[in-house]
Amino acid sequence: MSSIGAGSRKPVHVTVTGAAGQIGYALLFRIASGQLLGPDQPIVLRMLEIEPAMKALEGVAMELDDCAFPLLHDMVLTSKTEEAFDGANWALLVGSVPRKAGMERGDLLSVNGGIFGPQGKAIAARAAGDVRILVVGNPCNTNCYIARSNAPEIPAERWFAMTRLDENRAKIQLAKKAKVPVSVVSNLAIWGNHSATQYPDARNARIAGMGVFDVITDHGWLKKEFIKDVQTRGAKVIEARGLSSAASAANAVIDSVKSIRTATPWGDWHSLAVVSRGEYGVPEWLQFGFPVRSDGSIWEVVPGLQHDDDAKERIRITTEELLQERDLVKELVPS
Ligand code: NAX
Repeated sequence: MSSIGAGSRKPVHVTVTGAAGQIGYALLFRIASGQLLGPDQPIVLRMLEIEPAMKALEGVAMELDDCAFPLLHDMVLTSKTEEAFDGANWALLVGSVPRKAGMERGDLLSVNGGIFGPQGKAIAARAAGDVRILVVGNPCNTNCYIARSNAPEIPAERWFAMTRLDENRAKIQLAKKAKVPVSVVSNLAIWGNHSATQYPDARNARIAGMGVFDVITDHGWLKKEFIKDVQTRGAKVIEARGLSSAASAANAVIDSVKSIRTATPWGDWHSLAVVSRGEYGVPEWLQFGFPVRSDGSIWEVVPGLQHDDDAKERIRITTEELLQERDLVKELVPS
């Protein structure tokens, strides 16, 4: 491609795996239009698919071409893992194998582990020195843990698994219940696993700066239905749509990357599953959903939040599930 019109900024290479899938289809156009990295940042999209999906991927690439996005500097379509991650600055690991009828959680974990281990190695071997990785493909916490553990050369702080869709789901539920705009709901953390054991934390969340339990007086709803609704929202979308969440998941990818690479508004936090360094008693090295704030380059787990007994028990359960997942994939992780 000639350099005419390519702009003065160096393109950022963004790898998307599973690019011909439904989240890919909702995500790629937003990345190419500048919604991921801003309106002045040229992008090279590196799209990975398995061989049988390459034709579909070519169709997606034709549509990307036909949008004539000024920021889309180039596209790489490949079924070769190492080529996909070559020079990647951001790696969005979306592709994975869905759970099929009769598949146990352990089978799902090992099938996906077979994908994420090699991808971790390929990222370590080929990505750019500043690569940051967001894992979306489920089970995302443990897939991220597998990939990260296979890439010891990359600082563990550069790896994220996505709990942002759960955060967004929780915020809209609170906003509807309180009859306020969702923009005034803040400080919503999802603790633990992106699964039905996750703990959406209304106790520490705020509505227009006030405690959620002070604004919403139906505490029974907050303690039970709210939590269950967030935990099972994905299943409800599948029931209604016949397909799993895709546009909202792609939106959460955009939100996640934004909350990593830009400063968190003062006093707020967002939900990301990051490597545990033992915060809040969570075992080290798990990829765990925490409240996270960023200054635009460095992030930290927000310290000092209080949990009542119910919250502690819920966090214990989700931690236990992640420990079980870790045990199920131990052969996929170098010791
Ligand atoms: P699709 O089945 O539509 O697409 C997945 C794509 O991945 C397919 O095109 C497939 O060919 C590709 N793929 C499979 N193995 C691959 C490999 N080894 N390398 C590259 N590509 C590969 O699923 P989609 O709806 O796009 O969902 C993708 C993943 O996101 C699933 O695991 C899903 O469970 C997960 N989700 C995670 C969410 C989260 O909040 N963390 C929410 C949404 C979604 O459920």
